[in-house]
Amino acid sequence: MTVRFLHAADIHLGNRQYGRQEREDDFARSFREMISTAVQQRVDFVLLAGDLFHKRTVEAHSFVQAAHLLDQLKQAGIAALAIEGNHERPYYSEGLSWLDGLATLGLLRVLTGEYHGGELTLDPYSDRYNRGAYIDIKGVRVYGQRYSGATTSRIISDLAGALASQQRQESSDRPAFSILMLHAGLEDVLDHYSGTVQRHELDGLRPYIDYVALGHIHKPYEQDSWLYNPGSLENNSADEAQWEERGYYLVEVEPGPPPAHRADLRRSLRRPYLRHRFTVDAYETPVALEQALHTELIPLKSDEQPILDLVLTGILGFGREHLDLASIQRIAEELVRPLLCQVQDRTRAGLFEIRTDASMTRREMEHQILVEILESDARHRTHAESWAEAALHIKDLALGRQPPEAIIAELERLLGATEGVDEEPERC
Ligand SMILES: [Mn+2]
Repeated sequence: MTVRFLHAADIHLGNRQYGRQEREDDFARSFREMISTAVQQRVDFVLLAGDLFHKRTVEAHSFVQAAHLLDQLKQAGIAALAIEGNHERPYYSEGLSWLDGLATLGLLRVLTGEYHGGELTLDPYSDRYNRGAYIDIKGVRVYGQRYSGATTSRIISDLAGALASQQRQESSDRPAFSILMLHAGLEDVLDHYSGTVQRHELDGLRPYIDYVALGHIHKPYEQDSWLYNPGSLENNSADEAQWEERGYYLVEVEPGPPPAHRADLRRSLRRPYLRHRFTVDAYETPVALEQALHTELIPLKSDEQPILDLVLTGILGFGREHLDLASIQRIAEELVRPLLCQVQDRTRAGLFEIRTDASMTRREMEHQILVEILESDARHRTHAESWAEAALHIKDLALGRQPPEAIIAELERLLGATEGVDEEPERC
């Protein structure tokens, strides 16, 4: 008999990203789409491999959303099985997590093995006590183990031991296909992640487990038709948007013997995320830069209210103080009509090296430095020498204790003399 299930993880309900209600609604919408797929596809059960909720202190609104959607599974006769992720561990002083709350309402089952007297024990799930490490559904066994951070490696080795002794005890009626849900990441998939294990540590589970249903790392990956990690449903950060093909697995199992399965990764429903890189090198004035940006952004106009990440890169052809990020953001918002736009300034100022040497007088050195600073802005390049001289002349007047009125008058005379020589004199 074919058994079918849906495997998802890292749903992060209640993630009010960027402080926006619309984003919280997006996470719920993504979960709703996943639930309706499970119902349409008439799967036998749904696996939630950790981080159903974004925070361990869930808003009542998110809890009601989750309860309502899980109830749709229940009405369709589909079992929901979950494990606790790192985002939803209860504080030690509290007994029940919000996941346990859903279990108490009969909307899902939270699986985990527990330590008794230093030994990891795997008990069958009890609907009376709402606890247990595994459950059998249509000849498929599903184990679950909650997130355990730095002790993950030890727990996996204890799990292998517990599974081995369980198998010795019940050799005849052991289900032909076994699944293990773990909220743990494989090392080397992403840098700087806690709660990761090495592949060889997981391999100890291989004799007992036919499908490892992972969660935790938001990037999708699978190995050897054995380890499966679907990634997050929605984008929790800009980085996640680059992993287009991710969402949840629809899996078909022929329990065998010999056991066989096929897992299809389905793309989840997500708000479009546009990341546009704009290179500033070619523009010598702010006006030219904004005109070019305008031309580049017009084709990105969208009716879907995407999230827009505008990244400015390259070497600026003018002084940084003239780069008006607020104006750039206004242009982007007007043209693309995103839900929100973030402008990231990764431009570098024009690189220059002051070419001085030991034989220069102090005066010559000051002149040279001023010239090179002025030359770094393409608009002032042609008149850098005269601007540098003017600056030094004003400095002399100030050091000579000239009255401020005289200095201002001289400055006005100098500005008048050079007016019109630069492209944008009012900006200097
Ligand atoms: Mn997560």
